Amino acid sequence: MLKITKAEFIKSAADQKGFLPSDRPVIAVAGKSNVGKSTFINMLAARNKLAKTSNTPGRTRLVNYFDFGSFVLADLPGYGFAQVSKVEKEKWGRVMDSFFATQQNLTHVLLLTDIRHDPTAEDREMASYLHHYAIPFTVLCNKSDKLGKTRVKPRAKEIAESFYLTQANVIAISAEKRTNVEGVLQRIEEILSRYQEYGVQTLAVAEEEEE
Ligand SMILES: Nc1nc2c(ncn2[C@@H]2O[C@H](COP(=O)(O)OP(=O)(O)O)[C@@H](O)[C@H]2O)c(=O)[nH]1
Ligand SMILES: [Mg+2]
Repeated sequence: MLKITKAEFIKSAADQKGFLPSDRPVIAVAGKSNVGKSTFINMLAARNKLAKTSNTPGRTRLVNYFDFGSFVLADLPGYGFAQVSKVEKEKWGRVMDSFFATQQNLTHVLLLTDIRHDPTAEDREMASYLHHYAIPFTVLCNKSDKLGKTRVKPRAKEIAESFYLTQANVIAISAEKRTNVEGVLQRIEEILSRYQEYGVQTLAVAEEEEE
């Protein structure tokens, strides 16, 4: 199984000018604010303080890049917190559009959701960005520790159905309790070996940014 031997912060980017040129595959982590993206990154890295976690939904709209050795991980700005203005939301949309259209070697997105809840409107919006830009993705249903053991599988199945995905593309985890790290590592290994074989397969055409 894939072993993570390195995990270091590289840089943050506020917009397209800061996106990282990468000759390695880039795997992005997306999801609503507070779903556990930072906790998940720390779980993968087996380090507690690589990515900042918080109890209060974050307000950062930065893409944070981490060097994981065989791949680069991009932590995307969270979405879905209530106090955000229309202007800020539009800005977020532009950053996402330019990221998905222009990020070099973007290979896969890990979309985190909360296993207790059905996908939100914004989770669906994120899934449609990914469809639009033809970027393959896997849904990681986080916080499985909040459910009784027998509820985890059926919930993952329901979430798969609501994203029109097969169950192989939906993985239940608990980032906090480190449950099913193996499942995620196995998935990343598949993503990396497909990249080795075929490179990035994208049908999307980059759109001009107007600024
Ligand atoms: N119970 C539980 N709490 C979690 C899990 N993952 C994250 N959290 C908590 O959810 C909150 C937000 O986590 P964070 O990683 O900062 O979310 P982010 O905004 O998506 O980066 C923190 O209080 C975490 O401790 C999990 O798997 N189980
Ligand atoms: Mg975070």
